[in-house]
Amino acid sequence: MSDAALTLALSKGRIFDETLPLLAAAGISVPENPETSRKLILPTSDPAVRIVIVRATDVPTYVQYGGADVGIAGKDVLLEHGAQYGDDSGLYQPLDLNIAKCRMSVAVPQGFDYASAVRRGARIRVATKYVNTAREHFAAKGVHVDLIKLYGSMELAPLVGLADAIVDLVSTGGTLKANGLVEVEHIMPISSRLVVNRASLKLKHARLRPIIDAFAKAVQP
Ligand code: PRT
Ligand code: MG
Repeated sequence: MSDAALTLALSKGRIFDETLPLLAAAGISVPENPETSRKLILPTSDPAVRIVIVRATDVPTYVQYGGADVGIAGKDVLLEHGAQYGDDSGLYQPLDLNIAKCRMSVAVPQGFDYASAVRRGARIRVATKYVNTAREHFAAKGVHVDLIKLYGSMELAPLVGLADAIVDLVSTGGTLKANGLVEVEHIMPISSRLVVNRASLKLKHARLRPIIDAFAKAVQP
């Protein structure tokens, strides 16, 4: 970004919705709703702050390459991004915002005896969007898995015989239940974090600091 204005990358849906109160705490309101607007760049009440609406998985990429100065992304997304780009990805993560909370879990069809498959050392076919996080989890536990990368609707995979298990995010548990799946292992709690481009942190420090501070104060425990 060449101008001095600040660009914030958000995904629409739960992250956008749960970010609005944090922005309000920083004195910033967003007049347009990304669900109904077709605009990809939304102005805010602060002429020096604008929002770009991108896919949740693209937020770290926009911030890393300076397409946005700052963004908000789930730990699930940040771990996969970090595994691909390494720690020198130019992302500074100053704050866990404690929003868009859920957990990452292993789930299987009701009848599948996961514990016994693990005990036998059987190879388990696991479908997931989170191949890097899943690989690390199962390697640490010494569980043999064949990972199948999917981009969505992981819950379907065991129902059609594509996989024995899935690694996915769970919040209410309603989606698993509706598809006859049960959670058998908790991998980690997930929430969304603020990510800041390292160059922006230096060059736009005066604009960024008050927003980071206001967010920090507004974070719900
Ligand atoms: O939806 P899209 O394909 O555009 O992108 P996305 O799924 O990456 O974005 P979005 O907005 O759905 O999720 C953004 C972030 O919200 C994720 O990266 C997570 O950090 C966080 N989050 C919090 C969740 C959930 N809760 C969640 N429940 N992301 C997804 N889910 C899905 C889950 O994958 C499963 O399909 O909701 C379903 C389970 O929900 P329950 O309530 O039925 O258990
Ligand atoms: Mg989604």
